[in-house]
Amino acid sequence: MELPLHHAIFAMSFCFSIIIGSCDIVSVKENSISSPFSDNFLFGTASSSYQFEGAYLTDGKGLNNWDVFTHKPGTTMDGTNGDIAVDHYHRYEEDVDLMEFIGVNSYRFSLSWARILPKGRYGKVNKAGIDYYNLLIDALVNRGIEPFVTLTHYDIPQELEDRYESWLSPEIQEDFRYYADVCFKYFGDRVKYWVTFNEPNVAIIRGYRTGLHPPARCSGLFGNCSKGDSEREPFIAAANLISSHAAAVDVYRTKYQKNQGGKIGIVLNAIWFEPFSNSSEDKLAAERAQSFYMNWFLDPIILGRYPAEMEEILGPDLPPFSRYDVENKLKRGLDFIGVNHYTSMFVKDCIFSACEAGLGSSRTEGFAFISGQMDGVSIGEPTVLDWLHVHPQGMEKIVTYIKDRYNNIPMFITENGLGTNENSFPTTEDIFNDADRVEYLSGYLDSLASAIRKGADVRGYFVWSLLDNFEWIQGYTIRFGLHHVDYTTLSRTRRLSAFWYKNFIAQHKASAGIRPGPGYTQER
Ligand code: PNW
Repeated sequence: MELPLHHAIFAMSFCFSIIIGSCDIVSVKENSISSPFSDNFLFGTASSSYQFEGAYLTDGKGLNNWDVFTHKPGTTMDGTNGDIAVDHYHRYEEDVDLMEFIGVNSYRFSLSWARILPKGRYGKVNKAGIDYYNLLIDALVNRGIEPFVTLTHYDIPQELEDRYESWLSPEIQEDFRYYADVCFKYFGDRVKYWVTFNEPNVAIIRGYRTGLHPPARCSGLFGNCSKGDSEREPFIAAANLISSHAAAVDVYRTKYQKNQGGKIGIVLNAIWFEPFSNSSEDKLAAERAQSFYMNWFLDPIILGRYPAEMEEILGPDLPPFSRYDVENKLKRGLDFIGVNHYTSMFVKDCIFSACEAGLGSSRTEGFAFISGQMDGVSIGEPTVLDWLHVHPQGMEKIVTYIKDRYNNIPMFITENGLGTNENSFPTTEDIFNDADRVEYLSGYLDSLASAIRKGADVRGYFVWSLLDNFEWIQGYTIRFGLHHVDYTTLSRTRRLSAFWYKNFIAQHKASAGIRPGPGYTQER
């Protein structure tokens, strides 16, 4: 889909004024100082199976937890679901064209577990599912676009929920190990970057503490669920998930990595937690908030133990790992850390000061009250999403924090982007001329460049997202795309941000002395 001419002309001239005006990465490059991003840095866009593919019953796919959840009334704000989504299943070739135009050298997407194993390990491999991903992977590889593949981005076969309550049971480790093995076997010859899980911290908090995502379990003041235990289940589910990650990494390391030569990691949602005041109590609270959010997963996988603050506060509610797993599978249980970073939040202490009853002041969150706005002060410009405040400095801070805590293990920024809604588009022009998204992305990339210059080993960056798509419980009301999707025709239209990203990548390649590929030809 081409942008109408007047949009395209506006886009290009506006693009350049933005690039030159506010993005010092690019102006530095124009003075021919080399790019802070390495020559083989991956610049990509990201997506996920449930949010993009649609085709929810096509070619033998089994039902997953999100299919079942969204078909229950009242689960999504606009009553929609991912049955069709943006029909990436049938339109992937056009979508790869869009990527090639931008000039990305990587595409992050996820596999639908239920498309490959409709009944988990209790049924057969679905050949049609394997065929589809082979076609997609080949289309990417043929255009020089590196597939960056997530095994599980929130969606799991419903079978596992029905049989043994999925993450609440240790049985899931065996299912995940089996699924990962199938994926490495069929796709590992061409896929060199594997992610076991996308944002398990978000999936577990929303699935088992607030109950907003499937399996919609929670208790008490945390949400409105018919079953669950918000104080305990998140930690049980997380422990089973961490062990499942370890099982998949173990399979990769022992059976595939030597021959296939790829890397495997995990992606966490990473918020920069800023102490609300200079008090040592708030500083400690911000540390605790991080431990109870991101380090909860990364510490066991990298260091072989939970964060000390969690051990102290949760005691026996924190399920232990076996000594065997710690020694053989957990310590250094990844090759890279994937970081999804969008926002920063203020944190206030709730141990020494009284906090209001309800969310934030509980032991399951480490007695830390977290919010983008406190006492009338906002950490950054608010957006249409209550959790997203624009605070570009947070990128440098979170990357530096991870670098210091985990000894500079290679990192990828696996998601970063800005969501908008209808209110963000006062005129039709604004639907395409998403200057706010361009400003957001350039600010965050600037901040990332600064972290890299100071020594962080960051090897790639992916914009969320290539296209507008199904934004979970917000349905289609929130748009994150570099391309607009018309949900009646499913046609894709480039936004200003797509042109801007194309230019950004081209500038980097020029300063890194990389010869432009076909994606860098003049505007069509
Ligand atoms: C991510 N936060 O979720 C997911 O990986 C995507 O599937 C999703 O569409 C995208 O971001 C935009 O929402 C997030 O609280 C969940 O900072 C929570 C947060 C950020 C992203």
